[in-house]
Amino acid sequence: MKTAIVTGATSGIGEATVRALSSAGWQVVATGRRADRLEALAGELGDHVHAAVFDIRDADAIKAAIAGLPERFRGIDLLVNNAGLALGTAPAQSADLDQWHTMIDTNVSALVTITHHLLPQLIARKGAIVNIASVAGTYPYTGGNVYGATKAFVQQLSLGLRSDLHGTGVRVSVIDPGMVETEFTLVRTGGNRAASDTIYGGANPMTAEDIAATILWIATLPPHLNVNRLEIMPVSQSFAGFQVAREETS
Ligand code: NDP
Ligand code: 8X3
Repeated sequence: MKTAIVTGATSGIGEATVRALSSAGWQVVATGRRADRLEALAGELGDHVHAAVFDIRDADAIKAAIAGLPERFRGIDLLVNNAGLALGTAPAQSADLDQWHTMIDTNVSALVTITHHLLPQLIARKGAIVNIASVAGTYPYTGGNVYGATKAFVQQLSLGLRSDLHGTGVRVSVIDPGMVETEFTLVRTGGNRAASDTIYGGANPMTAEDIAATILWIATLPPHLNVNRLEIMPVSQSFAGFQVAREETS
């Protein structure tokens, strides 16, 4: 039985990915801060799902959680780097610096740390890494500033890892989702349910299960295939043009 670790498994894409992998016969280490949710998920799915509760920004906690895995969950074949968040939608000039640091600590530093810890075993097992970036890493939008930059980091790191791991048999993929209805917008808006409902309302967004199915598909491709980068959006979403600030003419 293969073993995956899915970060950010207390809701949204991560939770759906744990369910999808578990249904497909994987053992899964599910991580996140909200212990009650992780324990409920593990309790529901059975003893092939292990709840590892820690704040992914805490490097010592990552190390301790990996070192403390029960014997049969040791040896990770698949790392799904999904934990992440956006905070705020303000333009840079009025953004909150603490929120910027939280996004960098979570989306960049934590992802780098857990990946570094797991690389030796991923190499030993010819495993795979699936990183969750975002369309926000490719297409800038007002208020996306640091969130988009963290996701551009994830995109480029993924390509760099692919290059570094050349010849090891380790696969590295990055998925850039567009709009997925999860708790993402609730978190971004500081718990504003009405704002979250407005964003997703009538948009027919992707579901967490759509992205989980994509992750499962990537992870179960024949071992000679590597999806380098995959951008996926709901049909209802596409691109807007550049903006132009015009001087007043008399
Ligand atoms: P959710 O808010 O539903 O899930 C985010 C997950 O990240 C939660 O399980 C949360 O767990 C975890 N997380 C956040 N901070 C920490 C932390 N400090 N320590 C441990 N875990 C943490 O959002 P999504 O499912 O949508 O987000 C998953 C990923 O997908 C993110 O990286 C996001 O940027 C990306 N994404 C989302 C899109 C969307 O439209 N929804 C589009 C493109 C990318 P907990 O709070 O319990 O710790
Ligand atoms: C989430 C997608 O466009 O809301 O990464 O930033 S977006």
